[in-house]
Amino acid sequence: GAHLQGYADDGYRLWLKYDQLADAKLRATWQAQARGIAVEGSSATLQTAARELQLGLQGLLGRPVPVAASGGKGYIQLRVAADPALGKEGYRVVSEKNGLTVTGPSEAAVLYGCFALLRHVQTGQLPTKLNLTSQPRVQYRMLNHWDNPNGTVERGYAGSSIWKWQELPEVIDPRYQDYARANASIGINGVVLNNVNASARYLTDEYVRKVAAVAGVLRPYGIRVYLSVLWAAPRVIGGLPTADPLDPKVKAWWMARTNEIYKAIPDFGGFLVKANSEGEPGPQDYGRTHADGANMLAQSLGTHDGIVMWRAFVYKAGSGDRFKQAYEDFQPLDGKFADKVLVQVKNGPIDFQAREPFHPLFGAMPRTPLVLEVQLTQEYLGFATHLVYLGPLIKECLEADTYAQGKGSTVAKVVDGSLEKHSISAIAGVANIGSDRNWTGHPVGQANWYAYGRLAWDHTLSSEGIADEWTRMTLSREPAAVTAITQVLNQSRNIYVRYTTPLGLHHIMGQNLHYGPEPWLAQSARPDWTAVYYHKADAEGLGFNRTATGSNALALYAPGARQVWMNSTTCPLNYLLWFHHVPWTQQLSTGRTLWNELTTRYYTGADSVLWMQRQWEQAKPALDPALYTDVAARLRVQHREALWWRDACVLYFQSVSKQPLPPGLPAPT
Ligand code: GCW
Repeated sequence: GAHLQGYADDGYRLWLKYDQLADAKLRATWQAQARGIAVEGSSATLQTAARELQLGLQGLLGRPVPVAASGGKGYIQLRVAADPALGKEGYRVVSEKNGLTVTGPSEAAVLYGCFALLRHVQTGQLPTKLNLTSQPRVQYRMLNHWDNPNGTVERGYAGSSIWKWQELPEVIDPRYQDYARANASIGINGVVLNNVNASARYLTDEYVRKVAAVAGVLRPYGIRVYLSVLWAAPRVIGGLPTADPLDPKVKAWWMARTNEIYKAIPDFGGFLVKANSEGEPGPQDYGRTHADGANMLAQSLGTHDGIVMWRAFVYKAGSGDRFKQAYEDFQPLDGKFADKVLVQVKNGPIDFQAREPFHPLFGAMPRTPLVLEVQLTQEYLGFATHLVYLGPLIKECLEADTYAQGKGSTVAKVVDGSLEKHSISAIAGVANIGSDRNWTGHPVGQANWYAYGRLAWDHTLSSEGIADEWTRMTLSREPAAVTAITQVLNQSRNIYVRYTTPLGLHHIMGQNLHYGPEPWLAQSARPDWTAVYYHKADAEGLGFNRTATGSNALALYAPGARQVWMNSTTCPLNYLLWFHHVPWTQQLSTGRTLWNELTTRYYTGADSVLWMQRQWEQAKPALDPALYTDVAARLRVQHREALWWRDACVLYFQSVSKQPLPPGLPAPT
């Protein structure tokens, strides 16, 4: 009935939404260019490419598009063709005399070309003089799941895991294929199936069979599977007394396990490791270094085409400023890692806060390929209730200048390997998806998955351009609606920062869930899990002094980068309290005192959520009613919680600063 109809568009199709183009002329123009699809070759990935293109075009153009082994005028030709300028995965979509061709040096490249062509049609562009050429700047474009064997997802807010381990390998949920389509369409070519807080189970024969079944679904889409490993696995499932990486029996165990995995999954991608971090076991338990561990694991890969991604997310209670700890552990190991090892570094030095300076390891380990890890799941960014588009956050990190080799040594150039001439490069996003029908809980969470994939492929794309693309593909192509919605996306991250952690505040969220404010938190299992450790509010002022008179974390950065933040009067306000303890009454570049600026930001930030609501309402006529209602309701929660953040933080900091609210601001409720 009418009720069910309201849910017809339930978000399941993501951006792969091939509804018929409304503009008849545009449709006719494309129809002439897409009478059919001619594909040379019968391998799985080429067939997949042809099928995806067919599916998309049939929907968009509203008529059948046959696939054949060869075809005449108006047929789109798909072909693998050597092209040294395109690397392994780059594509060309070109209009030639007889019609469009999609070519690339590999089958996966052709698949990416087909998705690029679909995106072109779907966003309403013309086929005239088509020449879409692109190749990925980063080689391993990873999606990391934090999914557990029991179906829970660590920091997951969109239902349970999409991987149904107990049904595998016999039952193959059709959703796995849709997952593969979505990832391939944005160029993701590797997925880590399980949580970095890893269960050893995944390495057992029982689970390897299950993993192999998933790999079989992802393979035709150019996606390889990887596993997170528990360092203690040789003890936990191998019956050995130790997991010391230098112990010959331990080495032999890993070697044998790895060989078994490759027997079942010949294109297995490799391992991701969280070791000696937050209670996870690791090589340091045996007096060995991270490099000893990573290199042993790399050795176990032998001649198989696999890699080890070793995470640098480490910190220990009582060892000084947490900001510096990963650097202190890892930087001295630069040059000591084996060829197949990459070190995986979070975007910032603390932990996926709403805004962080770039991690000081970027640029500081020139002999080691570094993986940039960003978090798509919104652990500290409002879970699946707050609308926060992460394109700007990811871009901000990629564009940050490390000055490691002079001006222009951006994080992006470190990560893509061009700055330090590495032959391998990788980037990782912690997945925000789960079993919810719309994959991400918040419908706009889909934009974060999308933006991550697009930036992993090409970090020079603009965050605004991607928002525009996603909106057209997913929500509406109606111009006024696109404008209203993209304005919200583009501002949303700054707004979130303003009502939660303005001016460089960080880690003042609720302790257990990491949700909502708890700036007064002073007691925890360890001091670096409290809020007062980070904001250091006292009678004099606010902020963490990380200059030479404080923890001196700033010294970890190259002089050019340090320069930007070093001086409390010239430090950009967005980073001020990351690096300086600033008197409440100090006048800032805005003309306001710190206290007045802080409170003003909390108030304007919360008010801006009302602006987001108005913008969303403006787009209403162009939106699916159920989707409109869902997001509108979430924006109401967001406003309620923005007030909660504002009031909690203003009142708490006021209890320390003893300053009156600036004139014109209403008292907290
Ligand atoms: O942010 C913290 C999270 C943990 C997570 C850890 C990590 C997987 O609170 O849940 O564990 O980071 O990245 O290892």
